[in-house]
Amino acid sequence: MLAFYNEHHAQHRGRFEIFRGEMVPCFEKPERADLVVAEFARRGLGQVVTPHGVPLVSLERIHTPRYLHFLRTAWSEWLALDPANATKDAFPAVWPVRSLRDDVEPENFCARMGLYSMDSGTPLTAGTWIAAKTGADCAVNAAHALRLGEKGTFALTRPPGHHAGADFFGGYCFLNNAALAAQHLLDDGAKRVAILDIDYHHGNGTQSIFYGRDDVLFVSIHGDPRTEFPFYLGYADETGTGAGLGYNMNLPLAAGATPAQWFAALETACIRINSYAPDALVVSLGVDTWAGDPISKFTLQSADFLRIGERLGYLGLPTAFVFEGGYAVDEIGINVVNVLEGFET
Ligand code: Q9C
Ligand code: ZN
Repeated sequence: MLAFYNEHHAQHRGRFEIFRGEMVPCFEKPERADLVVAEFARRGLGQVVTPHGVPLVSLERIHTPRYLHFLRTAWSEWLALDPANATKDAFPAVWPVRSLRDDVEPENFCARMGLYSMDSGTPLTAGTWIAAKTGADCAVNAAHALRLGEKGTFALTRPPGHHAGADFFGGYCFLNNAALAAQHLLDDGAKRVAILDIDYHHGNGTQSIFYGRDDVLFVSIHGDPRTEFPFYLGYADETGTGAGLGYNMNLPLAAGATPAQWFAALETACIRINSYAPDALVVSLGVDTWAGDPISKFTLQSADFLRIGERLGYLGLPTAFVFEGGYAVDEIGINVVNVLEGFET
């Protein structure tokens, strides 16, 4: 399996996030990707290559130009406020919720951070743009390699992507790598693409991007949003709108769900993907479903990840895996590579 890896990911290194009234070290840290790339190499799964940079117009297929401009220039705006900000991460301050206007663009930087974000857990740092951009490069390159005949590819990226919408960041995500991969496949000739999101958290960004479309089927297995992040999307009654009606499938499971319950949901997801008959599959591969994950509440064991890969391989589709969440650093390399190895066998 061909893997695309961006060493610039390490430039996105948040200092802390606010968690239950406390500043805690960021869960989404560079060591995550380092461990996955090390395990991928150790198991001899295939080549790891640096992606070609994709033009900004490729990102504009998914994200709005003004959001991309904001992300690209945010750090210099933050520094312009005060040179001492160089040693601090940038956070949003005010969000345009119901009754506030989201059609204005305030001059205040922290206010605009709110306009373009959904939560307070996603610090923006000096290297966020370069890391997110080269991560998106990995995803588009992984999609492109499928069109060149690869059967399975892996975008070994961070920061993750599936919570990022067309014009907002959040949930540790800035650019929606899976959406960019799916859109690239379509732009390159695919008629239909399925996205299967198996991260513990609902991929609200990906769902919202494709909610009105029938050329991308979005299927997600995740912790029930009544108790789990992102809370405000991911319910079973969200089935798409307009032309997209019937092309969105949410399979929420209660926190604490067993491997048997999880695999039953995977079977439902695979049956729907089969009936859609896509030309290619994009997998949002989070391994925060593992029993030991520090911020999640499913109970998958490391061996279960091999079975996931096997089941996905049985779909027989050209498949681009895109790395999402997974925070139990010591185990994520094993769990991610187990999926990829299962897929190949
Ligand atoms: N501080 C992904 O897995 N915060 N994002 C949860 C823990 C948000 C997870 C509370 C979790 C987002 C890609
Ligand atoms: Zn997650």
